[in-house]
Amino acid sequence: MTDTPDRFYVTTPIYYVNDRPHIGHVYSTTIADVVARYHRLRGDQTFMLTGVDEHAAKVVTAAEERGLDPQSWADQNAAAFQETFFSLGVSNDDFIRTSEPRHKERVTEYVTALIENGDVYAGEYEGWYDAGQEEYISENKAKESDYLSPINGKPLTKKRERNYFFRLSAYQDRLLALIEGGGFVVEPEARRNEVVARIREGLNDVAISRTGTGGWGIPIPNDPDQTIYVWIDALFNYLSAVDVDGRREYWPADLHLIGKEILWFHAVIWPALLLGLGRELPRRVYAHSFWISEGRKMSKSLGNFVDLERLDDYVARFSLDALRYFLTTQGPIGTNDADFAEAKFLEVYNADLANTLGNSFSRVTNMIGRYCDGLVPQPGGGSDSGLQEKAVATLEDYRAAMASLRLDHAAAAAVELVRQVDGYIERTQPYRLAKEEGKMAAVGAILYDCAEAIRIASLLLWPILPDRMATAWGRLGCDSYAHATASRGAGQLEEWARWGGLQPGTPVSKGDPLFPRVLAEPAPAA
Ligand code: ME8
Repeated sequence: MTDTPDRFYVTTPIYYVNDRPHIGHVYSTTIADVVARYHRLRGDQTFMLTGVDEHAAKVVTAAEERGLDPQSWADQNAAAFQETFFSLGVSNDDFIRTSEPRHKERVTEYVTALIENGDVYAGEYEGWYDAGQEEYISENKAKESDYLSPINGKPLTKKRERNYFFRLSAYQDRLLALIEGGGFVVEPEARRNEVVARIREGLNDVAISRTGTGGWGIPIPNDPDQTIYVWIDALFNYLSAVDVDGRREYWPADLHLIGKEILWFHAVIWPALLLGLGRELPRRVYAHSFWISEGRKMSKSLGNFVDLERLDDYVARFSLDALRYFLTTQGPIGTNDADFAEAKFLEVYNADLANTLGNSFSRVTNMIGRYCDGLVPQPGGGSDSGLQEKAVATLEDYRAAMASLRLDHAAAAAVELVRQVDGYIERTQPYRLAKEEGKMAAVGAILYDCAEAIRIASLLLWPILPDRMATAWGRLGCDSYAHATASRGAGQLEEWARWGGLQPGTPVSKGDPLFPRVLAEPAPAA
């Protein structure tokens, strides 16, 4: 498999502006950031989008409670999300807010087009309504959950409205064919199977407007009493952000990263809307699972969300890169939920970052300092370290893992390469050899291979550890990588990761440990 530079567009959900950012939002956005950085590192022309979803009815209520108008309340909270992502080093290329004119104008155009082609029509609807989710629930589903919200447990209400409907039923067969034929990829596979099974049960038309929103939202064209349903408004963000001059080539999106609870909207409603508009479908939707906290489900009622204060505490104690590493490698990619637990964080940090990556980096740079005058030594022709072959195989595994979004496997491949370096040092003991006469060339050859393997591992880990790996590059005399990838610049992974890139004679510097060991301390009060 080779890397051909390409164009790549990745999105996160746009988060409800009413909430304070928490680990769930930080997680989805961080892994999207890792994916975006990986693509930039490959040299792809990359666009990463995140943002906030503002037109929920609860924004109006929350604003009223504070004596504010909805827009001011939304402004404050949108800023909190933006600041959070900025301070967490997220490299999004844009931040979309659904109350922005650029979005509202596009959505009005899309809905107008759907009304004109008959995909949206006026009608009446009665059904079980989950007010917290602003979502109607089918009779079956309502019954299954004892007429309580499956999300927050509050009673569902019977609601009757004159609405505009989207002809979802018309797209059932095309959607099935696209999902099953792979033209539209829904992952993980278990989740795709659930979606397919539900589509087979039959698709009903869906209401896409609401009344009584007090003017907060985007009006239905030519019927200002009706507001476009917040979910429809929100889904369009992915398109509205790039449906402008200079960005159109980003559509279709390559990847919508979302949580599992919003898969139906993304795997069924959204592609059907796009089919109605005659637009291309996104290439792939990936629904990750959920974080739980210290073994317990996180919920508003339990008040046990891992919040920003907790996350900041981890950043202060371990570094931002360490938090990114933990989220990326231990997070709920795939179909299992993941536990955010202090003990686990400490264990992973010390095992992978302090004792493997940081330690190996210190050892190799220290020995180069001591035995090679601080200069990259000459490689030994016909070296038998096996590290070159290992690095080549690692790169292959890493690419495959990245392509299938197994970010945990991608990181593990790179960390395993570093473990091989440690094993090689143990086997060859360059610190002993250095004391023997006439062995300096052999010592140099050993250390060259070690440094080279570490350099390659640092490239592969950069999307997850952008700060510390850039520091590592500086110490290995590879500042050019940091210059190229700064400010969302493109890298050349294919060329950089080729064995032999480290130039003999280049000064290598030591420095503070990249990941100092951290001792356990009592868990902060929840
Ligand atoms: O649903 N673990 O917004 P939202 C992992 N506005 N990820 C989690 C999580 C958890 N415990 N909790 C939340 C909305 N998330 C809509 C989306 S998109 C067009 C509109 C993440 O603020 C996960 O990505 O409720 C989930 O899908 C998202 O936050 C929901 O954020």
